[in-house]
Amino acid sequence: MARNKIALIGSGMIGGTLAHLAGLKELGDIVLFDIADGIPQGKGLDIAQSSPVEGFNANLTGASDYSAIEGADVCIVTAGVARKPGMSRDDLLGINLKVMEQVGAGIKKYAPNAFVICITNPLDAMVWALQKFSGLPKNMVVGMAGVLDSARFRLFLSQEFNVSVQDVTAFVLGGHGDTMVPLARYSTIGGIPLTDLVKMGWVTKERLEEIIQRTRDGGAEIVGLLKTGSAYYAPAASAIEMAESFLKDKKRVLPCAAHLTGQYGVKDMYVGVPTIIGAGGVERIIEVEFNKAEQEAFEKSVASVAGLCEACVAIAPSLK
Ligand code: A3D
Repeated sequence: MARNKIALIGSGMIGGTLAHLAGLKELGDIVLFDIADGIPQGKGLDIAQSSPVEGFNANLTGASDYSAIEGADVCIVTAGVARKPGMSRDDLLGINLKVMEQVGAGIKKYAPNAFVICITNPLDAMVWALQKFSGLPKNMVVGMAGVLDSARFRLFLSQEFNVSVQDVTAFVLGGHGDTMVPLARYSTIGGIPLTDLVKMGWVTKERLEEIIQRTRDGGAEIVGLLKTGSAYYAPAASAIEMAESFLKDKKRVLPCAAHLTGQYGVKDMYVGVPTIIGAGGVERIIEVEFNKAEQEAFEKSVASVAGLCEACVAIAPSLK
């Protein structure tokens, strides 16, 4: 059986980390693509030279011509610019929308059967635009945000309770970052919902709220520390988990920015929801019941994503 082909569109901090992880996990042959000629070739060669040491088999190549992604099974898109201190994700919209137009055209021409994972910010609007620009089936184009947001929440909870990260599950919905909606009653420690842990006296409601706020600000905390860019190890690991679920038909239940067609009362928008990812792409969207507070938080998050999509249409009317 031929190896899978993974195309990484954007070979910056996340793109390079994606290539390294995909190699270590032997997910397939890897093509790094970037407009900055030399970077994808250099990173590809460097990672390939680690393969004899690590003992993995994968061809790694770099390119600045879209024909190199031909026939890719998975495309992971990080092309664009990342945040610097003082910038919000939304400040990136104008620049990155133009990048999505080029990337969409490249994928449409050379990898129309791929499962496409978008990471470029502002995520929920960029994945929506990328699907439209590429014309690929909506279930084959998703955004990575929920896996990262929930990983951050899981880490902070494991530290708070002094338990293994493996035993913490987190359920987050809505747009990426500032308006994400963590559902405490569906987030658990060893199956025990956080709401029960509050009743059991393990944590106060106020402390839990602080942890949730730190999760929402998780990206900004790292931007503030790095000063020259944004997070890349955890975002790359999160997208690789999604790619692996598709390539191995694992049917993982993962929160992703998925195209909604009426679920949760939302139509033709990408919003973070729990999904099942398998060989068919997004095979199912899981709809849960909200209480009043959750419904309000979700609506606020959807409204902010809708605002970003409108801003995209103002720049590129063909998206309407
Ligand atoms: P960075 O290291 O700057 O890499 C971006 C790469 O894109 C650079 O190598 C550029 O040369 C390349 N690029 C720019 N324009 C084009 C183009 N038109 N075609 C092809 N390549 C191009 O950034 P990064 O890897 O740190 O971050 C990439 C993106 O991910 C940014 O938009 C971040 O904001 C976003 N991000 C999202 C999350 C989420 O959770 C959604 C987390 C972290 C970062």
